Amino acid sequence: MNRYESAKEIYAGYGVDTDLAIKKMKNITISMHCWQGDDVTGFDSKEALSGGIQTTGNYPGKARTPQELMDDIDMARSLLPGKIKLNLHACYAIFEDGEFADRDRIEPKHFKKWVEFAKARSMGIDFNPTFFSHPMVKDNLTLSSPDEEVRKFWVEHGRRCIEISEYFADETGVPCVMNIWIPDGCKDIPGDRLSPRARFKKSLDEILDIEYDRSKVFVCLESKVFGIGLESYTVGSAEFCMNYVAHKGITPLMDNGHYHPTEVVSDKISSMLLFSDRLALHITRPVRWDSDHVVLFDDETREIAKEIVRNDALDRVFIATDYFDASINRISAWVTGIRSVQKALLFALLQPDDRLKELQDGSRFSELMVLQEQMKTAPFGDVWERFLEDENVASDYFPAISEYEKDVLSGRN
Ligand code: RNT
Ligand code: ZN
Repeated sequence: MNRYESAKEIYAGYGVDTDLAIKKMKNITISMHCWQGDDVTGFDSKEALSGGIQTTGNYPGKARTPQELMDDIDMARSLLPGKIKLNLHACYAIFEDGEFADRDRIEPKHFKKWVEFAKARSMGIDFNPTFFSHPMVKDNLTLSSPDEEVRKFWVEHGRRCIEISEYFADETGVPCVMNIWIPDGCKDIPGDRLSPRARFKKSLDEILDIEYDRSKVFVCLESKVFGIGLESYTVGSAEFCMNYVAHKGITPLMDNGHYHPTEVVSDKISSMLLFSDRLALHITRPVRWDSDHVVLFDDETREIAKEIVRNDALDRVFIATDYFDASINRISAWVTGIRSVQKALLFALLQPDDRLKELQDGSRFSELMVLQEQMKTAPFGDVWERFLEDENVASDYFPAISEYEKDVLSGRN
């Protein structure tokens, strides 16, 4: 008996169908963040990364041009099983023949190259307005700025991004998830917490005021508890965003790096699903002050995946990755993080959920603990290997990455 057959039998003993789990995995789409490839630099400005987020490290081989980024995305994709969608930021606009359009002037045509790229690979595209790394971010403020010129500039950016999102949906035939996150906040104790939030609310209303097809574009709002240099106050707090989203009927986005350290997104998912049709996630790994380390196959990633799977919400949750590590090979960072999310999902699909629920409802908590511990050492790896085999990707992806580093990345500097 081969390893998969044996694993299949062991899982069957727990009432779990491994073939079915693998089949489900093939249809789960992960939205791959393009910004791991170039440390969130983009192509539209020479500004350093700002907005309370930071990349650390200087690993050689960073993508410098749209073509290099596309090549690297292809390289990463070739090592990933399952379905991948492309997640772009507005700062990745591609200007041709010396043309330039500022953030309040961007149009669908500036993303035509990305559409061609995605269509040729049967990928949908998700999108994000870029409210950072730009001279119009004044005193760390964008949509909540008291300066009307600044506020209006960013409102127009948001409106244009909805248009571009609709263009992506029309072109690819796949709905576009458009996520709004602003860095706005204060390093130290603010003298007025209400007015910036009132202005943010007004700005969002103005952005959402444009006509768009809600079956094609899912506008999301992402909260954050603090940023670097924005430690004392963020305008887009959890309460602001949750209330705004509910009030307007748009989609909440939870980034698991954006909460207090002992709070976990896995525990929030069920509550959100009871009140919202859809939920969007940015999966990352927070480490101390940083919210954006490469995702690993760790407890919280597994717990998030379990909540999506056992609440039967795979078609209601938009799963995206969001992290940036500049200290290691960037392709490896992409593949390791995305595979970790996929591993967590497969692990979740292999849990005896009905049995666990029964034990909980029957107050059989000792058995509940024992069974959950047993599942941790069930032969998950053998099922994962079968999934990779079915998807024609190697289990050990590092040799291919090393080769690409030698042949391609090392020529960049
Ligand atoms: C920042 C947010 C946001 C960004 C990306 C680049 O803390 O998580 O989602 O990471 O938009
Ligand atoms: Zn995020």
